[in-house]
Amino acid sequence: MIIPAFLLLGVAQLAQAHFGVDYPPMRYNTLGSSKNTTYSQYTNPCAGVPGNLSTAPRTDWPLTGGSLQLDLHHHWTYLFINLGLGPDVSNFNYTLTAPFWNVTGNGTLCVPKLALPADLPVRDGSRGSIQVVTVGDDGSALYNCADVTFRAGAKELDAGKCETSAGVSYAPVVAPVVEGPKSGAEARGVGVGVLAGVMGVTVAMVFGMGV
Ligand SMILES: [Cu+2]
Repeated sequence: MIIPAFLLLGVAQLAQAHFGVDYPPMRYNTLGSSKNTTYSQYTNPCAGVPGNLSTAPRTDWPLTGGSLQLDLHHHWTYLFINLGLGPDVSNFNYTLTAPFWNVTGNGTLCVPKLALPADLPVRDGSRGSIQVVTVGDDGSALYNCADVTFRAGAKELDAGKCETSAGVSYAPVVAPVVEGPKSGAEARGVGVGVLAGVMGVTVAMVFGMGV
């Protein structure tokens, strides 16, 4: 079958369309760009999707933190994940990525267990919303939110349902310690980002385990 070039171009442009939160499912599918003309991911804090939207899914999530799966369409992105408590959140004042992450590659990024602050005041039945923010090379931020109910009996995604695409990795953005003579890598001009990328898998495992 011969596919006209303009159709391929259309598909390519759709593929550039921002990001999705697959799990817990986002409040509204703001990725369906041809159908969604109501909301924009450029709108803070939740792409313009109201917190009381009656059709929004609300997912049971473990008390100590659960899985998060993203559908990323850009080559790289800075990633911030925040949490707000309450049924209709306007203040996402708990940061779950401190420091924020540098994600390389597009595709699926699945974090098996996103750790929560130790003293987070939640119990069985508490509601909250997760805010995911990405910042790309043009400096503008994209937003999506997903609503959860914290449940004592809720579980993380099974390992087989939480798989990160080949070529996708993340590393917390840590400022380099600058002191003394430069290391060989720095002296040769190898960026911190490259080093962080190499270490990313190890760090991701540590973070993934919630240690
Ligand atoms: Cu985009």
